[in-house]
Amino acid sequence: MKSTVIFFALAASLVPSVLSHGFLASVAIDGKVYKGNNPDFFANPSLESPIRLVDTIEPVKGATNLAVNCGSNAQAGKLIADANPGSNVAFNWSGGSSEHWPHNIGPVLTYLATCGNVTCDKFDPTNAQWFKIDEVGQKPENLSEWFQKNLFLGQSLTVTIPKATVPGNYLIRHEIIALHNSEAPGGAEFYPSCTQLRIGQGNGTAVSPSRTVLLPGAYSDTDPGILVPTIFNPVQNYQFPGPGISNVVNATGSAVTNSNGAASSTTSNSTTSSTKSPSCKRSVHPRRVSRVMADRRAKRQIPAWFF
Ligand SMILES: *[C@@H]1O[C@H](CO)[C@@H](O)[C@H](O)[C@H]1NC(C)=O
Ligand SMILES: *[C@@H]1O[C@H](CO)[C@@H](O)[C@H](O)[C@H]1NC(C)=O
Ligand SMILES: *[C@@H]1O[C@H](CO)[C@@H](O)[C@H](O)[C@H]1NC(C)=O
Ligand SMILES: *[C@@H]1O[C@H](CO)[C@@H](O)[C@H](O)[C@H]1NC(C)=O
Ligand SMILES: *[C@@H]1O[C@H](CO)[C@@H](O)[C@H](O)[C@H]1NC(C)=O
Ligand SMILES: *[C@@H]1O[C@H](CO)[C@@H](O)[C@H](O)[C@H]1NC(C)=O
Ligand SMILES: [Cu+2]
Repeated sequence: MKSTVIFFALAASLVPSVLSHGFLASVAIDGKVYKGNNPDFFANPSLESPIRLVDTIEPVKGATNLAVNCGSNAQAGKLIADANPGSNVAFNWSGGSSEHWPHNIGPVLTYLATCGNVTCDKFDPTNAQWFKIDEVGQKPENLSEWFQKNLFLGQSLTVTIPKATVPGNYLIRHEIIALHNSEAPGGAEFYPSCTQLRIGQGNGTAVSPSRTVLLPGAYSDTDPGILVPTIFNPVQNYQFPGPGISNVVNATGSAVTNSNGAASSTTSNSTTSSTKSPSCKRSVHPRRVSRVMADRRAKRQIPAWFF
């Protein structure tokens, strides 16, 4: 009887492995690749990395959760990656079992925060002053498609370090907000990540960043870009959560819209098709079961080859 129960619990826990969530698998800075560790091996990370290691592939829930900062129980990495103003940073997210990123609806936001006069492997980001350098949402040509879908298709998303960034130590915080459950308060899924950088001298005139915020602090569960009752309609005039883009992105200080070229350009009432994620059905979200699975894996009750 007991073994039957265990068998069914085990069988049930295997099903969601196909539907599991994910993590930042690697960043490439001007082509140089730095891999991240899989959070399922949090206790025993095998790679030295500049990517801070979170302890779960599951989302942070709640806009004011402390884990919105750099992710759940994020541990500092041993490495610091070199970058320059104008460098391209490509973020490659993966599903937890090395399948593609599972979600395709919701924005992807990028922030920087200075680590001050300590290198970022020694920096506590609790009170970091974050400024936003990029945000991508819906594709202007089809509001039912979000740039997050590029990750779902196995591609990376690239962000440019602003030319006017003051040289120094920085965390770069790349965040996916999955909105497929965002019709009710608390449904949004936050996937923050922090990567440790040393940003060198650039060619532009460096400026002190405007619009710095605390995270958590800059989001609330009822923000129009986080609680989105019309998420599948599709959304018209989507409002990104958090602060506006910092003046560092455009050192002249003139108005800067989102980097996808202003989502308001091609609104149309004829695009009504659903964009529900095929891999994460709203009614059967497998969070609890897959956490059990992750715990089992962490305790080595199931051999790694099994996944
Ligand atoms: C680093 O900055 C802090 C706060 O600004 C200051 O108290 C400290 O003396 C500085 N340390 C060094 C080595 O410059
Ligand atoms: C817009 O994207 C949706 C979701 O991928 C797709 O079903 C639809 O066909 C697209 N519409 C157009 C006009 O391309
Ligand atoms: C993303 O990382 C995975 C796992 O390391 C790798 O297989 C894949 O080729 C990478 N994709 C991109 C676009 O860098
Ligand atoms: C600075 O500008 C020079 C000349 O325009 C260019 O060759 C060089 O690559 C630039 N360096 C950086 C770090 O952007
Ligand atoms: C930055 O400001 C300049 C000058 O006002 C403007 O031409 C340019 O379009 C702005 N860039 C962005 C990304 O908004
Ligand atoms: C979409 O529909 C709304 C309400 O029916 C209307 O106010 C708006 O002008 C329409 N927009 C377009 C682009 O047709
Ligand atoms: Cu999910």
